[in-house]
Amino acid sequence: MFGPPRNFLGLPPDLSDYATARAAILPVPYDATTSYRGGARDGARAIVDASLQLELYDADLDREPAGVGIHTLDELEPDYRSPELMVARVREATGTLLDDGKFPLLLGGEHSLTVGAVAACRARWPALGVLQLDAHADLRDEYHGTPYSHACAMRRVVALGCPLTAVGIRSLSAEEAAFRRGAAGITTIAAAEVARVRYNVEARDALWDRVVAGLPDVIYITVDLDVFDPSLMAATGTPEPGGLDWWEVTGLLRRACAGRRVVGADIVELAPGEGPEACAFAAAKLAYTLLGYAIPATPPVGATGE
Ligand SMILES: [Mn+2]
Repeated sequence: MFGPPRNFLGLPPDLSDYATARAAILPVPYDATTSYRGGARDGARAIVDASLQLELYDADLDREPAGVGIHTLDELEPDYRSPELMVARVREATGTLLDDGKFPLLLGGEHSLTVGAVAACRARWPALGVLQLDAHADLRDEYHGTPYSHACAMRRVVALGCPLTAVGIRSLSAEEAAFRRGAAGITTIAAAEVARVRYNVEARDALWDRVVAGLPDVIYITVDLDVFDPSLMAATGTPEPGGLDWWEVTGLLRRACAGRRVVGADIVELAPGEGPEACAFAAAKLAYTLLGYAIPATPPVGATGE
């Protein structure tokens, strides 16, 4: 074969074999319910391609997070019969990874896929909470005739019984705002609240400390890339002005992972055709950064086989 292996980061077999890898990348090329600009089905492939350009060394962590082993699975075949069936397929695939002791990182694909991954985790960790980074609340009960639309993803997560902490939100409907007010277990940090502390590092760190203090011990993290400002991340289906920057997102993720059990994560909604190549690279770097934060260099005692 010419060039590096076509897996996430282009890792050699000793760092990418399934049997020994702690993390498993699950690429899901699916976008059936996106409403504005399509193309998220190409996101996972673009992220894996861009990841070949990443440095394995993480300067912040002063180590190579890839050392824990990262396996890249074949793309999950989409089920276009219905979004509900696709969510069920993701749930099954994620469950297999969890039962094999892997940390699943789903690369979307559209945001509805999150529901399947969260359902698999929640079935194994009933006290699971979800940290959502997103421009949109995604709390609609139904959208374009289906409760499994990308615009309903977090409503389904709440229905599963997971407490939800949503950060970066700056777009929602009146119905979603009313639901959010009345529902227990939803915490929101609007993008405007983050913007107010943008140029004050101490205030920002204090905000993140407050956010993570409210998280349960076991969490799933979902990153809709439109949480970023479109100046950094134009390549999404539904870009929204007023988003977060790189340091805000990674600072929050690092704090959220510290001292907490992160059992799975996803990065969704990259539509590579809608923006410059730099977006896929930023998404790949975020995926690797998140793996570094979420998976400690040494496994915690009793981490496998629960
Ligand atoms: Mn979303």
